[in-house]
Amino acid sequence: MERSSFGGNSPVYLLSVLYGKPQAAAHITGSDSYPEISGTVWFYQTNKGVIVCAEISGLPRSKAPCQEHIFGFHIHTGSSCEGDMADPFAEAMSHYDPHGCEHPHHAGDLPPLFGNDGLALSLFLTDRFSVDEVEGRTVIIHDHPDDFTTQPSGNSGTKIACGVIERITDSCQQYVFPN
Ligand SMILES: [Cu+2]
Ligand SMILES: [Zn+2]
Repeated sequence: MERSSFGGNSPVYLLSVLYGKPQAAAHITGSDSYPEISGTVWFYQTNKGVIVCAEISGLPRSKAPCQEHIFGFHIHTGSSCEGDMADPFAEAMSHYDPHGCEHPHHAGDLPPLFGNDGLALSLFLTDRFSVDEVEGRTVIIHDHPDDFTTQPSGNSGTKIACGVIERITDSCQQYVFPN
């Protein structure tokens, strides 16, 4: 008789990877207009895809009922968070899209961040890329929700924060669950 409802298949415990070391991280900073935004996006490679964990503070706040902020969240192709007055992170370029897909099927299209009085925490799995493929690219947070329909980028508005995805090599680096 089976010991559990999992039957003969081994259960998958993806979250246990969070006790280990992420392969890469992006340190997020806001644009000149959003200097309070800061945080980290961590990338953990698993054999089912990449677990992405984002913790971001200093986002635009709203406590008004029915007006909670939602922020578009993507990996962009570019390797720099430089820009100009019109677009502070112009060099991040467009959504990471190695397979020529339409939005929201770009590899870099991620679940949006839900604001909680300026704080967002998100953790999800995606098998659209490996950590190796996105290393050196950029994570972008937008000021509007992604509508997951409009081309080419979901009408998610201005880029308000950015970070370059960097491989973690420093063994003293602090992780999500430091011991
Ligand atoms: Cu974007
Ligand atoms: Zn997209």
